[in-house]
Amino acid sequence: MKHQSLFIRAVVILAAGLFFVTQAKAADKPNIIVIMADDLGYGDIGCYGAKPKNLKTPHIDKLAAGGIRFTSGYCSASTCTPTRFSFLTGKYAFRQAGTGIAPPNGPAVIKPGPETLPSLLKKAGYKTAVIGKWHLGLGGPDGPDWNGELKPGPREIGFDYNFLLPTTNDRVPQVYVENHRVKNLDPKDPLWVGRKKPSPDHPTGMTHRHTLKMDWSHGHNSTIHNGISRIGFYTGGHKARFRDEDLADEWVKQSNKWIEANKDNPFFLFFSSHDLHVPRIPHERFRGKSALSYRGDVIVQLDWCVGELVKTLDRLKLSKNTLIVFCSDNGPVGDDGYKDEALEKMGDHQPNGPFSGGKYSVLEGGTRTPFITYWPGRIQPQVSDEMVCTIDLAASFAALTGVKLPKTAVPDSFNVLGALLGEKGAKGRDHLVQQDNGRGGNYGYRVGSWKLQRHDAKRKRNVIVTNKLANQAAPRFALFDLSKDIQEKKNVAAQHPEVFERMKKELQGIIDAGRSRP
Ligand code: NG6
Ligand code: CA
Repeated sequence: MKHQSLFIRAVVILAAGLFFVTQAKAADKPNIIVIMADDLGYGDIGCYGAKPKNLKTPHIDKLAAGGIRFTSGYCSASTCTPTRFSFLTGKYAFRQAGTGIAPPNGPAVIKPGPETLPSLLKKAGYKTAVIGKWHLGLGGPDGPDWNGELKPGPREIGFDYNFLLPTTNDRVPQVYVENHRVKNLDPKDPLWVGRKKPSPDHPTGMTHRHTLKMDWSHGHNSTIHNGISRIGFYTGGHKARFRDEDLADEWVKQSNKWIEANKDNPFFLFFSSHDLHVPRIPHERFRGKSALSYRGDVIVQLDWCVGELVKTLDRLKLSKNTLIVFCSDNGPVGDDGYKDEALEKMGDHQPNGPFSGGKYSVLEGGTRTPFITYWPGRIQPQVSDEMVCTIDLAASFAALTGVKLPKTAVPDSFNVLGALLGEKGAKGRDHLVQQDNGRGGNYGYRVGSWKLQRHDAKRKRNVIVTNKLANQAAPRFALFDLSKDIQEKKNVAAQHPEVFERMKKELQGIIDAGRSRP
């Protein structure tokens, strides 16, 4: 009798314990996957208005249909490096020098020390990985030691594992970096990366232009690999080099492997796609899968990747316990340096949706991009107009997983968890600073439907579609009412002088304060 009741009590305690553990796991420490697309514009996918006759994105659309599709979801900058810097550090990139587009031999942009999104999640017991495009520099002040240990890098700022394309694929070198090393590097064939032509007979996009499988239109005329000339020069490392066509498959393969190996922990995966950055080289099986150019085909390829990741979660029965955030690193661009017919074959496709501007600009099209959260069973399907940004994921994930934020940590990241999970009445940000490229550039500042533009640098080239406006010189300050003028065409500073002056002052205040997190 006594034994039996003891046994029953033990079973009850054990069951309660298990219940508690699964509850805690399901409620507080879901797996998190952030899928960041590259140069994907607001209108580039079906659920944001892309027409099926142009291209289909069923897998991403499924996330939107079962989760939250944000209409005011942002990345913090209209180029890659500053957005990624801010996403991982929770800090506006304009606060730090060296956060503009990183060159092939650039040193680590994020210095080890301060808390980062992955280091905070590690505190919560997560296993963390980044797989895909990095473009945040590697190594100390002298830059990457390609034949030695590539550190500091992701592992020094909170990632347990990394499998990277070191910069962008239009920059040299075309090799994978696994943890601290170039993968498959033969020491007898060392890798050299530089800014100057290594020898007079080194073939380049200038000297051997006739041999290229995709011609360049501006820049991108240095070392040739896989029939494509790039930014920068390199020699050696032949065994380590990959084919552009295989990148997407590799990200999926490595991600599946890592997820499977870490399925018993809560995990955080930063799936950093290279699609649709130039050179846009879809795998052979995706060619012609859109009615557009390769630019459309690599969107279809990106969509396939998303489908594969979801499939893996389903297979491992992790879907109900995984939060997926789908986002982009900057707005869209047509011709970004290669003659891939992106512009010529754009047809009626609107890569920036209803907005104007795109990559490189502080117009809405530069940073207002697809933003979807998906967590079956926890998130109720809806469309949300709340303002959220990739910079907010650090503080929001800390709140989700119960990590207390030190006062100085993630200084511009807002806890918008309620909005990200679609909780009733939950608010997003009340204001956001947008920027173009690193420190000393241009700003956008949105408060409600007011948008202030501040151009400290000359307005950058904006080669997306045929937006003449974006190519014009801009006044230093201008004010727009997004509720009536989503394309930022009519400067209403003179009609609303108090709003104009107030917003100018507020923006300067945020810049001077060094932080903005409440
Ligand atoms: C520019 C490149 C562009 C692209 C961009 C970075 C030229 C002429 N243009 O300098 O092709 O690589 O940098 O894009 O070289 S990003 O999405 O990674 O920020
Ligand atoms: Ca980008």
